[in-house]
Amino acid sequence: MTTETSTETNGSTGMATGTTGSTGIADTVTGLLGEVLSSRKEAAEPPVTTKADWTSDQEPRWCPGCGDYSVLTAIQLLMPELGARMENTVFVSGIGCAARFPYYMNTYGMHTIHGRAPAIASGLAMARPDLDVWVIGGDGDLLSIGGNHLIHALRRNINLKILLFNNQIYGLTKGQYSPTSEVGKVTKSSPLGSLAEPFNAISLALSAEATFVARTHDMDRAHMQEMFRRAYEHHGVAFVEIYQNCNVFNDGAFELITKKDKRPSMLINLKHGEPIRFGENMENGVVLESHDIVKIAKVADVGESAVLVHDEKQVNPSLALALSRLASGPFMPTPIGVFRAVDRQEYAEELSRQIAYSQDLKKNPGDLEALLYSRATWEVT
Ligand SMILES: Cc1ncc(C[n+]2csc(CCOP(=O)(O)OP(=O)(O)O)c2C)c(N)n1
Ligand code: SF4
Ligand SMILES: [Mg+2]
Repeated sequence: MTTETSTETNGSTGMATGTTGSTGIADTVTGLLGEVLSSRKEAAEPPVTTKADWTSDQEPRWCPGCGDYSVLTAIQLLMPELGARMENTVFVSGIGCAARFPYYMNTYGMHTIHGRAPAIASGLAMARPDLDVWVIGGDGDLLSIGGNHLIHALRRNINLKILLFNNQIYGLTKGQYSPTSEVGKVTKSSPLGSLAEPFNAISLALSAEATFVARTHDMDRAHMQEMFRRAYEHHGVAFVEIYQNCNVFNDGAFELITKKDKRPSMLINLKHGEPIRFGENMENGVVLESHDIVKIAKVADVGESAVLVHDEKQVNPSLALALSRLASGPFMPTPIGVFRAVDRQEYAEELSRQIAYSQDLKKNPGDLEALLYSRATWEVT
């Protein structure tokens, strides 16, 4: 259902164009897309669909070997299992290689402007809480220009499923350093090495009070699907960081931890209620160093009882934050899985309640036009 309009990189593709602020965009989306979608009728039973149903007629324009393909396949295979409805599903993206994703899904979709996907998706999710709204973006899209919109979507706990394709580079614009690139990264825009400390996306999401935070990687479809399923089932905002290989401009960025033979000793698979252990023979464990710092130790040295038991439901995010800081980059043993999954009021529901309360109080459904003209107005000639 998404059709391709152009392939330029300046953000002028899709429905939302220009330099409107986030509120204006959200209102536009609310009006346009909300109207179209609300005309759809809900069937009673979950539909039976196949991967082919979720695959659009658009040919992917990613480089051969790009990690984006495996994420796309994981989602297209998962949707039928979730019993999701194509007509109730929307993928909203900004600009970047990852952001081309909505074209390839046979659902509603918007390829919007750089960095604004969370704002546009927020408007849509508030206007149409019955929809499944997914946000797709790269590390540049969601953490550079879109960083502001992302943190506010996270703190508000809007019912969005946000997938961050982190390849630690600007792929579409041909290889500049990004806010997740490591210090010293030599690129065309940093010939002597980048100077800035990278964002730790998981730490950032936890600090913004996101209620669901997870990490996965593009080399393990089963794990990706498990994380996406958990995100889908979470009520509120769900943030999933995907370590994604850009084999053209940043090849091998994650191979020290994601290659099959490296995984047992380099990936720490977080499982709720289970001791945090890893290694070829599960010989390593994560233990508390001080009240909010964790470290790796040999289980034989510290004893099994010293190993932390993972608790994704902890309301205080301190321990999840400590876990997110265990590795300072994808070259050390790195936790993957669900860091945090807690319940909190969902924004759109609270907003609906406020509106209903206000209408009830005034015994009036309200009139937007009357409101706009209720105070001093000007005519600009
Ligand atoms: C307002 C604006 N500024 C800059 C750009 C140029 N631009 C397009 S995509 C992009 C970054 C892409 O990197 P990322 O979001 O990490 O996605 P990837 O291509 O790596 O998947 C930039 C800077 C733009 N399109 N619009
Ligand atoms: S430039 Fe990198 S991220 Fe973009 S399609 Fe090619 S391999 Fe993928
Ligand atoms: Mg990128």
